[in-house]
Amino acid sequence: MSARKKPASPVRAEAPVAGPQQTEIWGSDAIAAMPRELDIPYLALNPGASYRGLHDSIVNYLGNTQPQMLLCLHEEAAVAIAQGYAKASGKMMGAVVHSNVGLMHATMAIFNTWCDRMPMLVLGATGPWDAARRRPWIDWIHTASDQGALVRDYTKWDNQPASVPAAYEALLRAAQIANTAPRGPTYVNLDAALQEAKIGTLPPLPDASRHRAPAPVAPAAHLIEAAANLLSKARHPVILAGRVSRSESGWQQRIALAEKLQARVFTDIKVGAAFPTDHPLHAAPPATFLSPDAARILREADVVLSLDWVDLAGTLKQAWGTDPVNASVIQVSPDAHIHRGWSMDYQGLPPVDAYLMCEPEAAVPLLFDAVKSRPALAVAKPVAGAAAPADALSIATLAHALNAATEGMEVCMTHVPLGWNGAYRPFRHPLDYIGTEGGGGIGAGPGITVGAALALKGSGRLPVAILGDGDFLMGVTALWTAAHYGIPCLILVANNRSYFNDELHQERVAKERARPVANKWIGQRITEPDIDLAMMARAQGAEGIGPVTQLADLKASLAKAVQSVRNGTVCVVDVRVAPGYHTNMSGASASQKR
Ligand SMILES: Cc1ncc(C[n+]2csc(CCOP(=O)(O)OP(=O)(O)O)c2C)c(N)n1
Ligand SMILES: [Mg+2]
Repeated sequence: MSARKKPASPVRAEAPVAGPQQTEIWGSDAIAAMPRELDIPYLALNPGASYRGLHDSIVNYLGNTQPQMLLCLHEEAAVAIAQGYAKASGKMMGAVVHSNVGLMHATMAIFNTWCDRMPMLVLGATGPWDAARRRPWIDWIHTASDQGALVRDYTKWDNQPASVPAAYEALLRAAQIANTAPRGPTYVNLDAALQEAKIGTLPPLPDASRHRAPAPVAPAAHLIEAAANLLSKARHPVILAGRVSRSESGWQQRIALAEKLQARVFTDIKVGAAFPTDHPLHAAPPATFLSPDAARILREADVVLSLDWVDLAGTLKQAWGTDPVNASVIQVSPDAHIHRGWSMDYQGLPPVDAYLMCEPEAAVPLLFDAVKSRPALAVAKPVAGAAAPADALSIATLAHALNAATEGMEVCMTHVPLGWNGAYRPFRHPLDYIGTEGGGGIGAGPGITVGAALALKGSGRLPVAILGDGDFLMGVTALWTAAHYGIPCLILVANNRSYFNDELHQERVAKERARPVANKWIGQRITEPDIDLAMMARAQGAEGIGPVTQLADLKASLAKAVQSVRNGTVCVVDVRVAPGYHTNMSGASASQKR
């Protein structure tokens, strides 16, 4: 076995007892050796017999370290944790899901990861492909003729290797593809019989360093020149800062470019922080859809520079409506490499005048060098955000109280609720905010928070999520994994006891049809009984505070919670907020869904 120096695990280690020295190894031992070669630190999993061979190898052959197993209570949590880890660290970890059924549980989280363009290695397993070796009944129901088809439309690649050498190659390729921009999940399905075959000695492990993802693609000089010409001549340049990395140097380079161009900058609450939201050039609080004021500022642009903006066509449409977009558009994005037929997460097709098919980080420094500086113009005042919170418990008052309770601390917002207004809290560092779940799949917030907290453990940065109660309740068992392994994080539940986003939809439909708006709560409110969210936290070994029902109690509750997490706990505060949003969550028409 490769003897690499092992750093102490930052989370609770579940150390196996040593067994007798063995000379012969099994197929799954060889397969388990590869994630270590690939530097995958953790495998989040829920167990199952289809990979009992691999499970044994991770425990008894690798010693449950590098990678270390993280037991999860649901496959959706396992994948969400891996997604959150990638969001905060930029690095890939793995998830292991049992046969077809575990993969079915994992699907929504894999879809979120796909839409979020986060790298992930998903390992799966199937009953013996050789029918003669199947146990009666169970191995038959857990064998599917094309299991990868369940996730093929929202993974970058999948494979079912038939031998150990083929498994080596499959894992190398899966990691390479997952880590190549645009990044995303890959799936390798391991035949139970292959895992459980005795193979004698370990086939030589390939050199993973020779199979790494390629270095970022640099844009051609003539494209930089074309884009720089447009930007240098612009009177009202706008930068749409979208999907970018968490790197601090990338952050500084975007600020330098915006300042050299005196360009207004928009950011997007759907993805991680990309530009300081309290910078004078930042145009409008980051939001899911443009506010009317933000759309007006964008429409003043004569050149738009998209840095991998998630929905460029849709955003231009919000500003220009059905008129032709009379600004020149520069698109910097490798995203079209991943666009395929099944999922429409590629969004509308934007008009583009200069197309740099690379990641923003590769283009921004080159653009900076190539553009002419523009004199500082008196920029219009940035669009104002939410008004000061009133005297009732709301998402606004919760945000306000959190800001006060974390004054002077480094915080990573690992999630914000649907009713969040981007003005509630400034983002001043790439790790101040890591974006939402990507695919609009509710229930991801707790898992993403735990995964991000895992990546941030020991960094001094406090992971804090504000989750809707609906989101919290769907993904709540991710808390146990955090409590069990000692992964501190703070979850504040903006508990309006409703799937309130959908009450708004029912309200719109009722108005459109002249039916009673008063009925919008039916099939939406989570009351009678109210759910004791703090108790759900305590039941899993986390600290639970609340319900906080009075504004007067909020300050003390948050102070206690922040202190508790700084002391190493997982803490949930149930804050009973009034239903209501101070943000545009609906887009343009009642027919829009989320
Ligand atoms: C898996 C999934 N189921 C249902 C939906 C539809 N949906 C969108 S928002 C929402 C409500 C979420 O409730 P909560 O997290 O409490 O936030 P609130 O709307 O109350 O602010 C629902 C059910 C979805 N997006 N994903
Ligand atoms: Mg709710």
